[in-house]
Amino acid sequence: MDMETLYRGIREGRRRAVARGLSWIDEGQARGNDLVGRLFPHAGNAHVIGITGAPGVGKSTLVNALTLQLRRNHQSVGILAVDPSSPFTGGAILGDRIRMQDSVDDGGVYMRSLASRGHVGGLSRATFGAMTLLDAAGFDVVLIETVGAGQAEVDVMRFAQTVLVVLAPGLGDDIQAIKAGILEIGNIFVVNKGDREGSDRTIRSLRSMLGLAHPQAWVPPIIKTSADRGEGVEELAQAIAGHRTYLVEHAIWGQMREHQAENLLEQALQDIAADIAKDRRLQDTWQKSVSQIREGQPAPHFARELMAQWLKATAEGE
Ligand SMILES: Nc1nc2c(ncn2[C@@H]2O[C@H](COP(=O)(O)OP(=O)(O)OP(=O)(O)O)[C@@H](O)[C@H]2O)c(=O)[nH]1
Ligand SMILES: [Mg+2]
Repeated sequence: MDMETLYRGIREGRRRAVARGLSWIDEGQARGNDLVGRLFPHAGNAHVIGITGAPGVGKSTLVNALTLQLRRNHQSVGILAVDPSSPFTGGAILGDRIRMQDSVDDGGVYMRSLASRGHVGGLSRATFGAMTLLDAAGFDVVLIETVGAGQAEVDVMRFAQTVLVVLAPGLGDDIQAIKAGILEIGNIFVVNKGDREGSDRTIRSLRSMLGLAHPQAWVPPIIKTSADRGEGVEELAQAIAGHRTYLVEHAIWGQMREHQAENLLEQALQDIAADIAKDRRLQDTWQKSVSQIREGQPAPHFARELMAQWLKATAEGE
C-alpha cells in the first residue's frame, strides 16, 4: 500500500488502513514518521486519556468498562496498550485482548498494542504517532494503557490530555511507595477494586497525600470503582468529561496542541541529525571530525560544519 492510499484510508476510518498505518508507526521507520506528519493537521479532536498504575491494579479491566460506558455515550474509542515490560512475549497483551473482547467486536472500537521494538524514547514516539493516527481516523476518544510508574510511563503520558492514575487496595497501594512523579501527572485518581477490603483506607491516605501537593486550579478527583462489575465507571466518565471542559475553558487544550506541534518539530530535527550521521557523502568529514574531537577540539564546531555540508549536498542533489 502506498502512502497516498493509506493516508486516505485512515482519514476515512478504514480499519485495514488504520492497522497498516499503526504498523508503520510501531516499526519506527521513516515512512511512519512521514505518515504522522501528514495526519497531524487532521488530529486534535480526540480526547486522549492515559491510564497508568502498578501491575495488576485493574487498568485493562477499567479500559474495558470505560470503553463500554463511552460507547453508551455514543463515542468511538481507540485503545492503545503500551507494554514496555514485555516487548517480546506479548503474553500480557494477549491476556488483555481476551479480557477486552466485549469491546473489540464493536465497529466503534479499535484496539492495538504497541510492541516497543526500540528503546524507551522510541516507544513514546510510537505512542504519539499512534494516538495522532487514531485521532485523525476520527476516534472521539483514545485510551492509552501503560503499566508501571517509571519514567517511561511519565514520558508516554506527556501527550495525554487527561491522565488517570489507578490504584487498588492491597496491590501497589502502599501509598508511601508511590513516586511523587506519578502523583503529579494524575488528573484523576481511580481507586479500583472498590469491592475489596481496605479501599476506603487507600482513598483516605491518597486524599491526604494529594492535599500536601501544590494547590492547583484543578483539584484531582478520587473515584472509587469496581471495574469488573462496571461500578463507579459512569462517575469516572463524568469526571473525565469534566476535566476536558476544564482544559478547554482554561485554554489548556489549545496549548497542548501547540506542545504537540513543537514535539513534531523536535522529532524532525532529530531525524535530520540522524540522517547527517548516516550520510555517506559526509563520511570523510565525519571521520576527520571524530579524530579532531579526540584531540580536544570542540564538537559543536564540527556539528555545524557537518550541517552546512549536508545542506549544501542536499540542495545540490535536488
Ligand atoms: N475484585 C476485583 N478484581 C478486579 C477488579 N478489576 C480488575 N480486577 C481483577 O484484577 C486482575 C488484574 O486486572 P487487569 O485489568 O489485568 O489489571 P492491569 O492493571 O491491566 O494489569 P497489567 O496490565 O498486568 O499491569 C484481574 O484478575 C481482574 O479480574 C475489581 O474492581 N475488583
Ligand atoms: Mg493491563
